Amino acid sequence: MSKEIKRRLGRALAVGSTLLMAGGGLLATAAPASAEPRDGNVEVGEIGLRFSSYEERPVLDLYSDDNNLSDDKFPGTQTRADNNTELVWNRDVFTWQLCTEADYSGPCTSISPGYSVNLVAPFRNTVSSARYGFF
Ligand SMILES: [Ca+2]
Ligand SMILES: [Ca+2]
Repeated sequence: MSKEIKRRLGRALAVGSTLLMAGGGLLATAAPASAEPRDGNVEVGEIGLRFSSYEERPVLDLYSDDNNLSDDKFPGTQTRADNNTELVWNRDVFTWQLCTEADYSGPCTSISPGYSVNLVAPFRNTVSSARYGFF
């Protein structure tokens, strides 16, 4: 099975169980909201790279791998995303790997599903690439 197919399957299951947990007929007729990456909202299936630890600061929400953040800005801002992440929130069903250099090199750290992590050295404000998978 390809990585992308596994991803879609895993994500569909995650959304399904969220609806089950919400329960009842209320949501049964509502279509699951689809996550829109890079819209500044960290939805199920995405990881959010936040500019600072403050909740109201901009966040880059990724759904797919990005091997180089130097061409990315936080949505709705002119602030570059490269080397500018302090807080990470993984709402994906997959573990994400964050690396301090482009192309997933340099020191890397793994963020498990569901975790919100205040990054510390050497990863604080140094993340330059991100990918999901099994690490
Ligand atoms: Ca989003
Ligand atoms: Ca990029």
